Amino acid sequence: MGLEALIFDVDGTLADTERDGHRVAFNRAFQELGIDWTWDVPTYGRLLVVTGGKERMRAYAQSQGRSISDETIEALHRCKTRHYTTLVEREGIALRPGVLRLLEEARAAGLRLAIATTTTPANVEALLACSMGPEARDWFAVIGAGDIVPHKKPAPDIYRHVLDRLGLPPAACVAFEDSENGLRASLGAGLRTVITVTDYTRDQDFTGAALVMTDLGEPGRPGRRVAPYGHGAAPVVDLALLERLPASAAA
Ligand code: XBP
Ligand code: MG
Repeated sequence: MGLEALIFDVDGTLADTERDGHRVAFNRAFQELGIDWTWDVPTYGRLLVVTGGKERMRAYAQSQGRSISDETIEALHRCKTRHYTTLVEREGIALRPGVLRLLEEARAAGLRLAIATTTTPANVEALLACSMGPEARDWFAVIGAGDIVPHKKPAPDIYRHVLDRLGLPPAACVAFEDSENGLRASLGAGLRTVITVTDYTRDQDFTGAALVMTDLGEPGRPGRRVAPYGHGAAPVVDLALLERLPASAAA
């Protein structure tokens, strides 16, 4: 079956948002609401094992032996979302190499685009508007985000939801992810998956991915395959390459 749609994760995949975006916004929310937590860069890397901001804060409280009410979690999360969207609007967060090129190639070829993310919808809107312009929201046929499904990644629910809304079988799509949690979700929905690692996810287990790269690459500056899933420069990730993508890379 031919390729009909590309489905993108957001955080870490469209843009490297975690360290200098979400982490900073969490810390600003803790400070604003008088919670004595500060998540430094390595601590936040460990906390990323839990997806979803509310879930991450709950897990952290538990690890500290602290009880925290649902009301406090909700208030912190609203505050964090405000700080994140403000940060993105004021400072911007650049798209990763090759993302805009591939989105434009897919649109020109008549493929549909979709998003499958754990993050809050307002965060997606802010990132798309700041990095691609106000019209970018309309480039995506489906945006599956946040609490729309009961179980966040690594559960496959968000990908199944997006496939259902697209009305397509997984064989007609390719997913793009940056993390092991994301890969478990996309594979669980039966999707071939391209991984572009970040500093936080480089050493995670990407068994089952079709391609594991540093980034999607640009003409004249291809990304590199990530060991042990291959090595050396790889072709720029474009539609021609995606059309002949195997189900998984040789380890
Ligand atoms: C992204 C996340 C998100 C953000 C925070 O995971 O885990 O939780 O860090 O978002 P993925 P919210 O890239 O796998 O979708 O605070 O809005 O939940
Ligand atoms: Mg991600």
